[in-house]
Amino acid sequence: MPSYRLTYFEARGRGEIARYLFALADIPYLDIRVNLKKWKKIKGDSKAPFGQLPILEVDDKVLCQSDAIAVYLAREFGLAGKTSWDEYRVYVVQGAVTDAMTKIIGIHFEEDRTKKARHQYHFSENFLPSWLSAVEKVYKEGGTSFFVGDSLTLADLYFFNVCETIQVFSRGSKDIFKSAPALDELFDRIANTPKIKAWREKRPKTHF
Ligand SMILES: N[C@@H](CCC(=O)N[C@@H](CS)C(=O)NCC(=O)O)C(=O)O
Repeated sequence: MPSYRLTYFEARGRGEIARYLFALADIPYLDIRVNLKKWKKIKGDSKAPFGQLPILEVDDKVLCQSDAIAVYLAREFGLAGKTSWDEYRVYVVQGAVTDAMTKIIGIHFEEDRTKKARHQYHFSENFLPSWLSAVEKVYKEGGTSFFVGDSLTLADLYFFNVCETIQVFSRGSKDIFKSAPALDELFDRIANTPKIKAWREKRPKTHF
């Protein structure tokens, strides 16, 4: 088995999908977490090809770009779907998640308080309900209990991970799913998957 070293910040952020994949596949890895202060000092000498984290070292190879890392690991661990259609559906969910994350990150880093409040309101009242309804439609089109095929894949992890962030962003409200009950059930099904549950209980507690 290859040796895996994942390096990311003390956060879930762009590192958590890889951590979920390791947890689901029961594959040992080093979960290296650096703080931002230390990162600023070591960034220049780091192995990170784009000067950003996460990176994943697989034996002597250095992998970068979180989505590429996620697809690589999911394929290695049999969690990327089986057919081209499955793969297409994984990318649909990943694309939708990127749309939501881009908005959340933009709002999080907005320094003007009035603009921040306005963008946050727009996100919760306008963007989120239509985003959830589109994601729910994609989910229902699959006709199973998961986004892709009849078992948990990378697509479900993308969905789950962004919803955890949206919940924090909406101050812990589980009500984010009130307009999308099928996604509410899916979220709970993923959360209750024993290996996901165990990882969430034991992982370091971080805000994002
Ligand atoms: N497209 C990259 C973006 C990576 C990225 O923006 N990483 C941030 C943390 S989420 C980072 O390393 N920030 C510190 C820096 O740029 O020095 C990916 O998905 O991996």
